[in-house]
Amino acid sequence: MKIQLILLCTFVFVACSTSSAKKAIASIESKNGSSASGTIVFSEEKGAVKIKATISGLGEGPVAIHLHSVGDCSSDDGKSAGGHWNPTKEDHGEWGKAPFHSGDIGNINVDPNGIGKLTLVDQHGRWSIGGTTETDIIGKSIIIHAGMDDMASQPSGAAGMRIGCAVIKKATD
Ligand SMILES: [Cu+2]
Ligand SMILES: [Zn+2]
Repeated sequence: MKIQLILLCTFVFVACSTSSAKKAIASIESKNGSSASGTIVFSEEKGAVKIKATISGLGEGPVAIHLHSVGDCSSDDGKSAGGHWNPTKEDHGEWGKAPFHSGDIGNINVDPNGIGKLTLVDQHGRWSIGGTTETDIIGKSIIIHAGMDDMASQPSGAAGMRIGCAVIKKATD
């Protein structure tokens, strides 16, 4: 029993030390006839997950961006992605100001060329790449909306229709 435990610990240690930076990636599919496209990259270093997104083909901004609970972008209206990812069962709100959904990233500003850029580091321990079920973003989705999140309306900020959807997948590098 003792030997088995030691072997297990050794294995876990090796597995952890060989993957220095964890990464996940998501590619935007346009929805509801929009021309939204782009790539979203998540990276985890020292226990904090960073999201970096560049999205083009957007209309006038700001536009809402959220993590939704289902990694399924198959429907033309994006509704297959389900509601906001909310593992902690809180009300919809503003990122970092409790209560808020773990998927409540907020809004992206859009430049005159229809491009929106976002960088955010999770300082609240809400996200992981392949961690606990309450924090693991793998297999969830990202939704871009046509309108702005008011960060107050329940259950999803009244952000309007879904113009982009992306499934979050673990990246191998
Ligand atoms: Cu949303
Ligand atoms: Zn929400």
